[in-house]
Amino acid sequence: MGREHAVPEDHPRVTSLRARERLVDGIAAGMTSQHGLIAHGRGEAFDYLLGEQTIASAADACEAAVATMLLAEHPVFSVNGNVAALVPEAAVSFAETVGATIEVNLFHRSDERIEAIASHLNAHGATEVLGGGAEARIPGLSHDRAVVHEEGIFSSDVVLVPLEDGDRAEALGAMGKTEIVIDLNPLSRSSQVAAIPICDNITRALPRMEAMAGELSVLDDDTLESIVEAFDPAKARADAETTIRTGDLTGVGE
Ligand code: PTJ
Repeated sequence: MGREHAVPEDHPRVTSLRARERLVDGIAAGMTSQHGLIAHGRGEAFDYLLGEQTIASAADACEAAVATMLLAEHPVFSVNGNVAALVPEAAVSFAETVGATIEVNLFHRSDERIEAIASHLNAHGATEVLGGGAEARIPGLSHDRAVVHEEGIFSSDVVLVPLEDGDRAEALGAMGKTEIVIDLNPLSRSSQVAAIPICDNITRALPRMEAMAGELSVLDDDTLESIVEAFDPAKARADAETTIRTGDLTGVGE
C-alpha cells in the first residue's frame, strides 16, 4: 500500500491515476483480482465518454438508491475486490449510515481474498463484515459466484451490487431482491436488471451517496417513498446511453 505518492499532484489525470494505483495496490494486498483491472479499464472508457462527471440522471439515481436503502428492512452492500480497493472509506461509512450489512461476495472467490477484503474494511472502521463461511446459495447460478450468507445477501430485501457480474445480477433479481447497481455501462446486463441503475463511476457515486445518506436519513418514509417513485430507471439508462453515443455533454452535468 501507500503508492499514491507516486502519482504527481499536478498531473492533469491525477484522479484517474490514483484510482489505478488503488487497484494495483489492491492486487498487491491480495484483495483485487487481475480481472478487476480489465473491468476497470472498460469502466474508464465509458467514463471518458460521460465526460468523467456525474450526469444529472445518475445523481437522481444516487438519491433514489439512498432512499431505497433507508426504507429497506434488510439492506445489504455486496463488496468485491474493486470496490474494496477503490472506495473502502465511503463503503464503510455509507453502510453504517443506512444500516446495511456488508458482505464480501466475489466473482473469483477465494478464502484468502475474502479475508484480505474483510480485514481492509475492518481497518477502515467496519465493525462487522460477512466474509468466509457462507453456506447459502443463489438458486440457478453455477460455480462459487452463487455462494452467499444466509443472514446477508440471501435474506436481504435490497442489495447494492456495484460492478456486478450480469449472471448473478439476474439471479438475484429472480430471487425478488430490489437491486441497486453502480455500473458505468448502461447496456450491461447488471444495469438492465437493476431497479436503480447508477451509471456513474463508483469513485464519485459512493461518496455522493454517503453524503446524501446523512441528509435523507432524517426524512420520513412517505418522503423517501416519493423520491423512489419519482425515479425512472429506463430513463436513467437511456440518458447515459445517449450521452455516451452522441458525445454531447451539453447540460448533462448537474
Ligand atoms: O472481485 P471479484 O472477483 O468479484 O471481481 C470483480 C470484477 C469487477 C472483476 C467482476 O465482477 C467482473 O468481471 O465484472 P465485469 O463483468 O467486467 O463487469 C464490471 C462492470 O463494471 C463493467 O460494466 C464496467 O464497465 C463497470 N465498471 C468498471 N469500473 C467501474 C465500473 N462501474 C463503475 N465504476 C467503476 N470504477
